[in-house]
Amino acid sequence: MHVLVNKTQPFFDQKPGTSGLRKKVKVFQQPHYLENFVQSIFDSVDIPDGATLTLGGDGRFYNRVAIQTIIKMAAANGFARVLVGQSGILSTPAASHIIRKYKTLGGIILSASHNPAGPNEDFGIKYNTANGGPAPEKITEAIFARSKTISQYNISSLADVDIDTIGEISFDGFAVQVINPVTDYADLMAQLFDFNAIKTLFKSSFSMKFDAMHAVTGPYAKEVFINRLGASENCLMNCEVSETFGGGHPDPNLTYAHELVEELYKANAPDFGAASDGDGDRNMILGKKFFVTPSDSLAIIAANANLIPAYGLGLAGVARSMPTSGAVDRVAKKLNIPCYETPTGWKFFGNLMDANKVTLCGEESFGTGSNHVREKDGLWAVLCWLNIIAAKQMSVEAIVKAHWAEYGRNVYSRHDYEAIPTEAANGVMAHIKAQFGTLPNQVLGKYTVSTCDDFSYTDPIDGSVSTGQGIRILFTCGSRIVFRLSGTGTEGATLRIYLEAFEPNIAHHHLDAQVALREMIQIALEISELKQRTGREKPTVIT
Ligand code: VG1
Ligand code: CO
Repeated sequence: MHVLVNKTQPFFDQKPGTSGLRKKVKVFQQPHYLENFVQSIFDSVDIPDGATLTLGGDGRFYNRVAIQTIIKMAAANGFARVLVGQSGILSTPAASHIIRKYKTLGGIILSASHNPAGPNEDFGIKYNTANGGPAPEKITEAIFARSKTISQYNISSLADVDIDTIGEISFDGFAVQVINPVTDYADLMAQLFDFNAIKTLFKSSFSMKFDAMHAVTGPYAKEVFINRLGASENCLMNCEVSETFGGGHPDPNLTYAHELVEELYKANAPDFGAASDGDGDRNMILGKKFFVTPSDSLAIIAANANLIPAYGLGLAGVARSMPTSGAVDRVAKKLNIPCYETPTGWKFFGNLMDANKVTLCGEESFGTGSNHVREKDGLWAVLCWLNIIAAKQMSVEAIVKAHWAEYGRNVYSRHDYEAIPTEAANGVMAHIKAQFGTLPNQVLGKYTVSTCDDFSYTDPIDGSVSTGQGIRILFTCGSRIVFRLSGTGTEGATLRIYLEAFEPNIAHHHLDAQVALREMIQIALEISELKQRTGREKPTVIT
């Protein structure tokens, strides 16, 4: 096989973040840019003889070009085989499953998740290891370090491969196997859930709308909901994958999934609504005129996991990212199982799941999952809710309110300020940190500060330490404010403010979160001087 060696420049100005490298398509289109990153990955992992690489993406613009390049580079870097999803498609959880099921060395997933797609929008690439999960920091740091010194990459002169036809294409010592991207994943779901109970639910008067937001879950939703569970076609919205995601922003939240939200808030709304993001790992859950906060969703799935066949024998433990509300902690306490608090990003859950310390985990950012794969999983979360609804025969709202009545309510909201100048964002964070000495014991309205810190985490399995994971202002009543800079944006900085107040009093459970948190929001703005420093009057997105 012919190997070309090209001189190349290091291009990365930053470490790959919580989810790999995300940049504008135009950046990835620069000569050698993608190749540099892929070679840095291949140089940072041992590729034994006979190794297989899993490859696929969310179908966004540039996916097909990148897939062809990566196949040629895999051939030249000693891989024996590439498993690629048909037409280059693999949702993030499906890719994780393929890596695990076929025991491949790892996988390359092409996605910028919920960020918009198209020639002027975003692209992304990340590496997952043999456990199916995002590469840990040790590897992403090695990739970054390698990208600074790399001076050549290996690429074979193979012609483009037909990735649209299922089957195997063999070359001398190398093969590309094009697989159905949906079948293995749908089979896995059928093993985990009570499909018969969900089928019966769909046969009753129960109605659902699922919004794939023109992104990767469209084909998965068709196979699982329509073909295997017998739901009617009109349950599905926006299930044709388009390279630009229909020009939209496939982020399943109240702002960007407004089409679905409108459906669920109209007269005669369906009983259940759900949406997933660009690469299929996020989920939003709605009831009739009712929104389920992701932190509550995690807690409710944990509390009712015994109703789902895969978790019928109980949970080893649960984990949540630090900014996620403590609702699941209350469930863990009652179930008498451990609850871990990790930094933001799915890669921190991997070690805990591999060591069988946790079964379920989740993030406030619409991510929920379990040890069935090593990524968060949007459709899996939707199936959890369908299974629980089928078993309890209760509405979404009734399930959530019964949960609050039993455990109390962790009132929660996140305010995002997107694309603010990096300097202003850093200034806000520095200004809050400068008050760490004076804030404790201060009385701010009805709240008294107990402690503040910058969250750091020591992995209980491998001892690795991650610092600077978000500023926490904790109050004596158990409420808290968290400030954090996003690691996934591609424009300026995104500052996230996470607000949480515990409300044990059932008489206050009906309150809208923005109303219940009003005073805390004010305190957050005062402590941070956010308006003065960024000139922003209000958040870009409130969830
Ligand atoms: C965001 C979320 C985080 C999530 C990450 C990747 O990161 O807050 O919880 O793990 O996206 O999700 P950040 O650094 O922007 O806050 V996805 O769906 O992009 O893989
Ligand atoms: Co995603």
